[in-house]
Amino acid sequence: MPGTSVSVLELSPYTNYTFTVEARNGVSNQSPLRSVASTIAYVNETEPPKVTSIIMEKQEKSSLTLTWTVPGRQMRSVTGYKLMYSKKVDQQTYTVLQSSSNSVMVSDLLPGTVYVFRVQALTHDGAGFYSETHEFHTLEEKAETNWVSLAAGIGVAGVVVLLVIGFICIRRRKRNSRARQGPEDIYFTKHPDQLKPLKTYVDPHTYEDPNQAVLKFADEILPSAITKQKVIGAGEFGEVYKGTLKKGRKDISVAIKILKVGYTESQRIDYLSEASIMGQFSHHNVIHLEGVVTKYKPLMIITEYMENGALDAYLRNNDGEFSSLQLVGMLRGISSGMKYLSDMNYVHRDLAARNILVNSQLVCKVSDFGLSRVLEDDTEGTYTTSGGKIPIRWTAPEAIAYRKFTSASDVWSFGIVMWEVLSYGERPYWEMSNHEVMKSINEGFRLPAPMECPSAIYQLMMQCWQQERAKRPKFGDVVNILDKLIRSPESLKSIADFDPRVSIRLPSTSGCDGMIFRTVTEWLESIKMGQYLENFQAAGYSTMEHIVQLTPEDVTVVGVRLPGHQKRIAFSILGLQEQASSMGVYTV
Ligand code: 30K
Repeated sequence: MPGTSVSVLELSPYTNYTFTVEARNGVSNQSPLRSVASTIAYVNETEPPKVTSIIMEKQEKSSLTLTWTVPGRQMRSVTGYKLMYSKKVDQQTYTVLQSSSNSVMVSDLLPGTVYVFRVQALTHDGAGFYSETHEFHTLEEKAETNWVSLAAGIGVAGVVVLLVIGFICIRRRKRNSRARQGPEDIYFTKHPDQLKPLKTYVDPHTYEDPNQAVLKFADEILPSAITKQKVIGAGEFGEVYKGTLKKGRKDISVAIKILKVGYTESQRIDYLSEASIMGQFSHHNVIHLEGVVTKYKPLMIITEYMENGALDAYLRNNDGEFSSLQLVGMLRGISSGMKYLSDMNYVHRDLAARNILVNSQLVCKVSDFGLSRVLEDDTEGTYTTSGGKIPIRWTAPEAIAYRKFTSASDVWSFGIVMWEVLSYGERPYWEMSNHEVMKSINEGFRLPAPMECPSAIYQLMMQCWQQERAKRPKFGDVVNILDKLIRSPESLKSIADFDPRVSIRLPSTSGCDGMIFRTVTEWLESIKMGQYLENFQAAGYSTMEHIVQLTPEDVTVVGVRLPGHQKRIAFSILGLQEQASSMGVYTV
């Protein structure tokens, strides 16, 4: 090997390696002296282990014996396994078995039933990846059964199972005194919610000294490694710059959030809490923290640079330019990031397109963590009567009413993000006031399908907006549904109808109360639709009397399908009659 550097791959974790390098040239063989140097290197953890295959060793009517494997190089860090299984027809209720060896007999199963299994390897540092799901079924019950003999059979089977477990335990223990066999710790989860990866996020508030939390979860960066280039945004805390970070020999593009001077101690804590939270996450669809500057002033949070900026502005600037598949791909990414966060027990509370960032590959990443982000950085936050500050039009009713923020309320917000994406950054509920939005939601109204929205996507958003939060899909369900749609793009071809309650917005559902429009021109201009006057006249709507009698069907007749932002002022979720009575056009 001529060069002076080498990469050594596939090393085992937690292992000391000695590397010896000898320099050789054409006369090395002639000399008894050797030119060597050695170093000892310790390999820390490598990638988390993943169970790669599960096989069925034994199949009975009420039990299955399963064995699985982990790649050899990952084996050494494994301390045990978690096996999760459920009936295929009811995957809401799981059973979890914890085992210290890679083989287990699962008993108490129903005959002739298909079960799905997943295994997760456990290490000292937490749980590894889930395996793929594997399906196995128990043997059929043969002859027709009467209930007495069935009960007796189950009893006998139970005893046999216990005997078999005992027998296997004794045998395995004899064979290998270290590998203990059989479930160690069996517990049933009543709620699927309890089935989470072991790793959950740590609230930096649980640290007495928040500086300790930052130290634990974020790398300290020297200011000399950072170069600021230009301002890309500004928030309550200070400016955000695009810049570069020297990382080893490479310079990478980064976003640099700077805490402006004159902050209070509590602002400093809130500001750094975002880095402490972000530093605990590692997912393709969650914004990545490079590190923090806390030892020098100004304080900085360094994150990955996202070439296309915030999703809402990006879509508004590229109205109509993506295929349904691309839009659904963005949503799939966001839901996957949110699934990861909800699995970590993190509730976002401010999921909105403005808080999603887009990179040059159109990958969408969730951002804006932190304990007071809604309070500080988001202009959509509105004080509620209970004193909290809440972005009303993105927030689930129970979170507004009694601050019940959960992953289910994040799912509601995700539904709003779906709507924002499919309508290219339109403002949800247009210019309706927060009060009107809350009232409409409570009365059961929901946003209508955006234009050209695939019907399956609109159905999913409506599911996210179920009043009863337990009925909303989980983020895992959302990811699966979007994945399926992406895998068969034909499914996106059917387009959702406009809701019959949806109509063009006539004067004054909000904002322009008391305004009187004498002519169609005046009215259209007030809602920035002056260029559609001809359409209206051609369709015979020449006076305001005609306008108040418009029905939703007429709206398509006159062709009010507006490009760009003007959709916002053109449609409303309120029923036409209701609007007509509240808009004062009767005074015309
Ligand atoms: O590259 C970027 N990386 C980031 C990491 C950026 C922003 C954040 N946090 C902000 C997310 C939005 N939230 C709104 C309440 C405030 C905190 C973390 C980021 C930005 C960006 C900066 C400030 C606000 C919004 C986005 C970014 N803006 C860009 C604009 C851009 N990157 C690239 C191009 C661009 O062209 C207009």
